[in-house]
Amino acid sequence: MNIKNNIILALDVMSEKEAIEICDSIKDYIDTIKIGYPLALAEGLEIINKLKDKFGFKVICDFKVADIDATNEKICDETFKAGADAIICHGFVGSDSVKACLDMANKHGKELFLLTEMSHPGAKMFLQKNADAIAEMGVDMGITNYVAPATRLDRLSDIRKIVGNDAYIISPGVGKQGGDAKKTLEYSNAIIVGRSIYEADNPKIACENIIKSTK
Ligand code: O7E
Repeated sequence: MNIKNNIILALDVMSEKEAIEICDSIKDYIDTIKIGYPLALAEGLEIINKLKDKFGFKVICDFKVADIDATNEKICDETFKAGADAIICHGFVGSDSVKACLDMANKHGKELFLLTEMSHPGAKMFLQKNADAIAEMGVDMGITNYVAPATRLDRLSDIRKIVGNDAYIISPGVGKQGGDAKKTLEYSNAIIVGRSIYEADNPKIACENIIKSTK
């Protein structure tokens, strides 16, 4: 995936109106947005195509798909039919569940991102212990896109070593969660930023400042 300025906006706002206002202000700097449960549950999956049509964005759906294979297949199918360019799935559910997502992404000619270790403190309780194995599973399955944390650069670096330099890593946790944009981009291909942009008094300037900080 080719992502402008290596920044993905996590659009976790709760209404179409707010989403359009934010997108309007940052559209010169950002061409890829991440839509998760907050906005999709508030406005329905139609919000994907509404924002794609209005702004020409690429949309990554962050539904952290984590079910049995048969259910994952249905979730991914509906999400791609609704216009998503990529979907994010969890790895801890194992290779059969992840394969269902990968097969559906391939069927639609779209992309899959595999979530390895999460960025929040709670990820240390269970997920971190298995994150390397999740990344190794992804490599064995031929997955080329990953999500790894901006909040723990040592772990991001470990995951980069496992998935290799040709893999595409996107990283949440910059800004509000404490991660640094420039340092993260030493290991990651793109950062995911939410509140530091959409909660800012001026999202456009917030966006400009983040981009400047990465140079
Ligand atoms: O902290 P913010 O406001 O900059 O938002 C971060 C976004 O990334 C938010 O949508 C959150 O749900 C998501 N995220 C994490 O913060 N940590 C993770 O480990 C994973 C994600 C995520 O996006 O998962 C799939 C990429």
